[in-house]
Amino acid sequence: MAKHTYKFCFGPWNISEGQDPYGPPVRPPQTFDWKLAQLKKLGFDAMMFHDDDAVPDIDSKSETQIRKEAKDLRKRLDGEGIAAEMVAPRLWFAPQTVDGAYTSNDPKCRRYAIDRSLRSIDIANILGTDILVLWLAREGSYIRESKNARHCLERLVEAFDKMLAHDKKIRLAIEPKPNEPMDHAYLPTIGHALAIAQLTRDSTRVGCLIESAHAILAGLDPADEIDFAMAFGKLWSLHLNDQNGLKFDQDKPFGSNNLRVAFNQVRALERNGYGQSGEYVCFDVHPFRTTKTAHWLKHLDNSRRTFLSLVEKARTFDEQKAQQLIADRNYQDLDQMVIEHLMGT
Ligand code: XLS
Ligand code: MG
Repeated sequence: MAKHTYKFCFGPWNISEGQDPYGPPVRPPQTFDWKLAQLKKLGFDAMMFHDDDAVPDIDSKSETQIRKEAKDLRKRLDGEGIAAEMVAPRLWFAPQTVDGAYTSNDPKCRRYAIDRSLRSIDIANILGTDILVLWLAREGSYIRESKNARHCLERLVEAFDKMLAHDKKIRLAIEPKPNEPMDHAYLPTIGHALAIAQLTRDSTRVGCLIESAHAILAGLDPADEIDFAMAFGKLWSLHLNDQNGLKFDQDKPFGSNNLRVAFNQVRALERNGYGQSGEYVCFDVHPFRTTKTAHWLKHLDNSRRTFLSLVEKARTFDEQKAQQLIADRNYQDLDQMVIEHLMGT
């Protein structure tokens, strides 16, 4: 197994205040500067950005203003020695995205979504990353008859093509999620993301980002999704976290719910050499709502600690013994071997 070190990142939204659909924030909001300082203090290497994390109130600003603010941010990041891992257009908040962004039934709204994505690409350029993450939050349906899924697919391709044409270097990393906020999303899995890449003007620049919780919500094992994406050379970013079954999106600390599923994700990353082309391990995790302000960076630090311990577990797993058990079809003992390895017995 290749032994290399990993680089880590998170986004400003991962230091969240605890609001949910049933209750208000429970921790005071913090400034971006404070969040950046915490990222540095925790020893992380990069930050992820929604377009409006980088340029607040982006919709009210001109292209010139957006570029200027992005340049100022770049200077600050350079000064701190922090990289920007990606930029993602936040296409689920604005009134124009109520009925979808690229797949809205209203052409004016689709135009808005594409324009905003092109601005996000400009920001990515200025921040020095070639990755545009597309979490397609509202591209799906609540009511099957309200949209034509075939047309929606074509609209997604049209939007991706405009982005690919806008910048010859940008790479689109689609972050699939099967549901929430939609009933059904149009690109629910990595297979869908990599298949739609084939319909675009440059399939080599359309890849994916796997989020553990999103794969689990699709009823899939994130480790298999990692192997699948990496077989295509298309895993360009990663959101590790955890999820207890088919519920609301929980974004729990990595390994919090199922250590064995986490272990298998790390094994898949190790055997495929994730990170060797500069990819980052990002933790898209949120503090539990009960978390006190004094403890609200723990979910990030703990996720990284668990990840690093599991890297050790993956590297010290007795592959030879495992192979013997596999050759003997003794999966019963293989199962127990994994359990005992994880328990340290
Ligand atoms: C939400 C998504 C989001 C993306 C970035 O579920 O995970 O946070 O990672 O737009
Ligand atoms: Mg995510």
